[in-house]
Order: sequence, then C-alpha cells, then structure tokens
Amino acid sequence: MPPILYSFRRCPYAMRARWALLEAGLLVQWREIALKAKPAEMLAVSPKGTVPVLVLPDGTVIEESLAVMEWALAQADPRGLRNTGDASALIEQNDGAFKHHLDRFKYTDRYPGTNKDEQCASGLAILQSWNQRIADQGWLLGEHCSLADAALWPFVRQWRIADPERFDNDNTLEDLHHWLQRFLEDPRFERLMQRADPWSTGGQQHHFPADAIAVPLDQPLFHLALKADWQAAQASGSYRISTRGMTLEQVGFIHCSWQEQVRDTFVRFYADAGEVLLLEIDPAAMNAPLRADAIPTGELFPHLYGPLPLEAVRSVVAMTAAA
Ligand SMILES: N[C@@H](CCC(=O)N[C@@H](CS)C(=O)NCC(=O)O)C(=O)O
Repeated sequence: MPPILYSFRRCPYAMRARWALLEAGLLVQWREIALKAKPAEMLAVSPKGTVPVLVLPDGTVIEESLAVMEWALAQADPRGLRNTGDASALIEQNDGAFKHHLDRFKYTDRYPGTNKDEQCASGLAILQSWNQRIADQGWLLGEHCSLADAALWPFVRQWRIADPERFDNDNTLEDLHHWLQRFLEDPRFERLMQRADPWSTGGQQHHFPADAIAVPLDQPLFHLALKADWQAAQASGSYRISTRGMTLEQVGFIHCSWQEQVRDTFVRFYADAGEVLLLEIDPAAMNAPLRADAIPTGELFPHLYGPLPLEAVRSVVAMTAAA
C-alpha cells in the first residue's frame, strides 16, 4: 500500500510537502483533514496535531513538512532540486521570521496589540531580499529551482493573498512576482490544489495526485528514442531523455507509453525524426518511481521519474511508419 498523507488543501506546509510528492512522482493515500476535527487516526500517530503527516508502509511517521520533502526527494529528484546550494538558512528565515510577520499581517485581529503596518514592513523587507536573489540569479539559490524555492513559494502566495493589489502593484517585488507566477502557472499547481472532502474511517480512499494511478508492473512499457540518444546512453551508462529534444532534468520524468499508445505517440511526435527506436521496458526493473499521470485530455500515460536503467530495456527494434 502507498504511504498515507494527512493533508489540508490550503496549508502552505502541506502544499510544500505535496509539491515534493509531485516532483518525485509518488502516489500516496490522501486523507484530507479539517483542522477543527482532526481524525483520531492522525492524532494517534502524531499527537502534535499539525499537517502534513506522512505515514510510511513500515509505520514510520514523518510529521514535519520539510522532512516529508526530504523523504520524497530522496526517492527521486529528477529536476535536481537538492543540487542547488544550501536551502537551510532561507527555509529557517521563512518558517521563522517571515511566517511570524505573515500571520500578523494576514490575521492582525488574532494578535491584540499588533501594528499591521509594522508587520507589513518587516515581511516586505524579507520579500525584497528574496526578490534581489531572484533578480541576481534567476531563482533563490542559483540558476535552477531549488529546495528553497519549492519550500517557500506557498508562503509567498499566502502573503499575496492577504492583499493581492498591494503585492501586485509593488514594483520592488517584480522579480518575485514572476517567480511566484511560474509556480502558479505550472500545470502541477492545479493538481496540487485538487479538492477532496475530509477523510473519515471507512470512507472513500482517494489518492494524491487524484488524477494519477499506479503503473501495473506486469504490463510492458514502451519508449520511443532517437537512435543517437540511445547510442549515447550505451556509452554513458544511463538514458535520460524525456521525449524528443527534452531531457529528464527539463521535464521531470521520462515519457513512456503502454502498447496501445505507441503508434499515436510516434505519429504525433516522431514521424519525421529520422531513425527512431522502440524500447520495450520491464516496469518491474525500475529503481525510480513510476506514476501514470493524466494529460489534459484525461488520457493516462506512464511516466518514469528518474533515469531509465539500461538493463530494464528488454528489446530494441527500429520503429517505422509502417511498423
Ligand atoms: N512545523 C510544521 C508546521 C505545520 C503546521 O503548523 N500546520 C498547520 C496548518 S497550516 C496546522 O496543522 N495547524 C494545526 C491547527 O491549526 O490545529 C511543519 O512544517 O510541518
């Protein structure tokens, strides 16, 4: 059985954990909770009563959002979120000072004696320092999206929601606006924010992501590869092409097909690609997560969230329009 995730849709801590699960290609049993009526099953394994909580099949309980992210990215980190610098100082600043100001700016009434303008100014100073980093490097820690970016953006989104007009019109935050927009416009955002009624014992068990299914391990998978890419993989020992002209690192997974999907994929993307090979892959021989995700039409395609082990390829044949 997949791990169990206790989650709350709008909680920024739960959002960062779910984002990492999406990145890593994992599928979990999703138990949406109401903060005012936490399930006894959750409190039994994590009495502190905060979400997210992830319960692994061996009973291990992970009850801090960052630990869930770390666990997920240890299973698979196809875009290399953890390869870009040390995220700890920024995450500490976010979870400490920034969250403090965010709560007091957003919910001033709950904190008697709080001056909203002061909280706004203090939070803004932190946001401006992040804006500067993004202006200088592209992302918070460098040229690529990192663990820090993935862990912080749900909190910046919350700040924006407290006063969208003020945030959007603040031209000291221009680079941060674009940075946040990249997450909000990412196709994964909609999947992250899928809705479910609160879970109850014996009730319907959804999975997260709700549009995904586990890939059966007894049906072969197929991947169309350019001959030159496959030859390069023999030399380097690892195949890391997602689809025609795009790498695993760029896309986040390797596109695969089930048998009945191969022909359409070939006609749509590879018909004019020169020498194309059809790889038949044993799904049971993977060492990275496999998940079938829905494309916008609703059709499910199997995706491999890591490099393709060469030994998992059972056969290689030339693919032609007539084949
Ligand atoms: N340090 C925890 C904080 C999680 C947290 O505070 N979550 C909030 C929801 S956003 C919560 O569950 N609060 C409990 C409540 O409101 O009863 C983590 O990173 O996972």
